[in-house]
Amino acid sequence: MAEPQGHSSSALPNEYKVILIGAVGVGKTSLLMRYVHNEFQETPNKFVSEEKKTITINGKEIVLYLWDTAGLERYQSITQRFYSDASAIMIVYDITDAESYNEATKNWFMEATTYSNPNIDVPIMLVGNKIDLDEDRVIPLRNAKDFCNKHNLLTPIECSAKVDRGKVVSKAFEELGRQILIRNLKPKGHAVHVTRTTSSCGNCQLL
Ligand SMILES: Nc1nc2c(ncn2[C@@H]2O[C@H](COP(=O)(O)OP(=O)(O)O)[C@@H](O)[C@H]2O)c(=O)[nH]1
Ligand SMILES: [Mg+2]
Repeated sequence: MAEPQGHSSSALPNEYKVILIGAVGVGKTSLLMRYVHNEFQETPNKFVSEEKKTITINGKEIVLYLWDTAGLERYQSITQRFYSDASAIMIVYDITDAESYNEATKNWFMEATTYSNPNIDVPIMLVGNKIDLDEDRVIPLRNAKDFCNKHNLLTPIECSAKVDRGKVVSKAFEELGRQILIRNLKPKGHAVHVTRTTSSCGNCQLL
């Protein structure tokens, strides 16, 4: 079988890259901060790019390198390589923002499926954030469920990086880790795969 693109032979055997994508402001950085540091900030650092978390799933220790778009989604300068060596993808939208759901299920979903490694069955999870603002909800969970059923994605999750009752944020990331192991995906190292450049195709620049 072909070596997955971007695989580094120097990689530790149990490292996997997980990427978070979605519109500006949906809470990607906040979800990372909640998961890795159990923190929430009203004005998170725009340029957080990578966090690391070691978890144990069914007795097996794995290291997740969690990649944020680091504010580059603003400039439409996310490279194809950002996707191509990812072992799992979280597509985030804000349940109070219809446009963010449209972007998640159109542009971001299209990029994830187009540019992720075609040799492996990369798990994709759709995540609706900000459920603490349920009174302002405009996207019913049913919509996300129907979309995920239709496209064979993981069961969608709704959560809040701000008020994480029931540790749902951790459960979402752990489910991605579990899916990586179930699918027996090949581990890989991590490297910088985002760049600031101008020419782009949608959100994703072809490099
Ligand atoms: N109420 C609420 N606000 C949130 C939540 N997650 C993020 N935010 C806020 O939404 C804004 C954008 O969050 P950020 O993590 O920077 O989004 P990103 O651009 O997708 O990385 C910030 O003001 C956050 O404090 C949440 O679950 N609930
Ligand atoms: Mg951010």
